[in-house]
Amino acid sequence: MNLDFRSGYIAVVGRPNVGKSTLINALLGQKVAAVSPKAQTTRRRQLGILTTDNAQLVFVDTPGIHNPRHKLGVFLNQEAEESLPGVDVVLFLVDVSVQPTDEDKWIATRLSRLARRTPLVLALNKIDLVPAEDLAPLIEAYQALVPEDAQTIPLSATNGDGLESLMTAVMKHIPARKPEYEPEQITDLYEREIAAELIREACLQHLRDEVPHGVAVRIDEFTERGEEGAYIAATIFVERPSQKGIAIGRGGEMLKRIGTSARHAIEEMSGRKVYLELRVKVLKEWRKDEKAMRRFGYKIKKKK
Ligand SMILES: Nc1nc2c(ncn2[C@@H]2O[C@H](COP(=O)(O)OP(=O)(O)OP(=O)(O)O)[C@@H](O)[C@H]2O)c(=O)[nH]1
Ligand SMILES: [Mg+2]
Repeated sequence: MNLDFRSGYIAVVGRPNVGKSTLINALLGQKVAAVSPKAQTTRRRQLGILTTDNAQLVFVDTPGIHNPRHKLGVFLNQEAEESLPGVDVVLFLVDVSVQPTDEDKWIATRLSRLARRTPLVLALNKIDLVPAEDLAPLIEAYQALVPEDAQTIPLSATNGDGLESLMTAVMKHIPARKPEYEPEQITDLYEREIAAELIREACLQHLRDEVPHGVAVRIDEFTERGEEGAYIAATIFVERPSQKGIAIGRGGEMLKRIGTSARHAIEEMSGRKVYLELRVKVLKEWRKDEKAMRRFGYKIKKKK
């Protein structure tokens, strides 16, 4: 047994769209989490597990913390907040290509209070978007939000700059402990749940305005067909009949486009051929309806 083995949990927290899921995919070198240019892509806590010869790092991807406009938003904030207790390090991820927003400030206040007990690392993402000479004042603006002893790491999740420094900063806070997961396990979601996320990701890519935010995906069938790969049937739920029309498109054009993107992503994730069948249904205003939300596993917990 390796007595120096270290293992621990790292919560990745920040406002929507700063690149939390992109960062976790990059650290794992494999895509486990849905990513999109639209806010509120991640809806549930998801683990990204990285096992090396001497450590196991369990990254907790969380929904972006924001000012909620729907019951779904309330659920997303709860999911993120609940990932905090019990972790070994909190990684506060921000988008350093823009000035801190009110959401960043609000999250920073909450995390700074927590930092008395749990170490905080400030990770400044998207440095690839900032000209070198503009970087210093932006970094200072974010550092001003967190306790002085929080280590600051500038990085780019998309081009890989700074990822090694980030790993070194994180490892400082990971205790000697036995691994909890098998080395092959890279996430806690089942393949069919990842497939649902990738279908939702394709909807976020192709649909515009409010439509993609009101999408939920249910896998109806997931069958292995040996040499032929996997057969997956899924339903895309939208909130209004007009959105159903948009999601299907003229002559089924849009649904075909969503299906092709999703199929490629699922094939890449699972390493085999996939036959994907999609249909669209309306579930009226489900984001405002706790009962409907529960059908998709988005359950708001009552405050004790
Ligand atoms: N240029 C640049 N873009 C990035 C970087 N990291 C992430 N992005 C982009 O930022 C967008 C949001 O990325 P996500 O990983 O979905 O962000 P998130 O923080 O998980 O967002 P939510 O799940 O909505 O909270 C995507 O379009 C990414 O490609 C980066 O280092 N540089
Ligand atoms: Mg995300």
